[in-house]
Amino acid sequence: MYQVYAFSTPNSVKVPIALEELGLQYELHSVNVRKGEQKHADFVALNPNGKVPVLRDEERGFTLRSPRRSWSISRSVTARCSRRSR
Ligand SMILES: N[C@@H](CCC(=O)N[C@@H](CS)C(=O)NCC(=O)O)C(=O)O
Repeated sequence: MYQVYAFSTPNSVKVPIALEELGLQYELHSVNVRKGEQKHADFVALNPNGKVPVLRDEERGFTLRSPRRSWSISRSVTARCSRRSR
């Protein structure tokens, strides 16, 4: 299952929207950028850049994170999903 680390910002919401559209299961972890949670050590361990969104797939062992653009995270998930369904 995918793990999404995001907040209610336009960049963040692109990732859960893509996962919803693809019908993929995910858990959403809120990272409140207004409270500075993106700079907490546990989040910086996921993304040293300290920005949301971050997408993790622990089963396949990959993490996609900003500064990769959020649309590119969404596009990567779509590509992986379409390769699997062939
Ligand atoms: N180009 C990146 C930008 C990511 C980004 O700027 N995220 C913002 C929220 S929309 C953030 O994490 N801001 C917190 C900070 O910069 O400390 C994307 O499209 O994902």
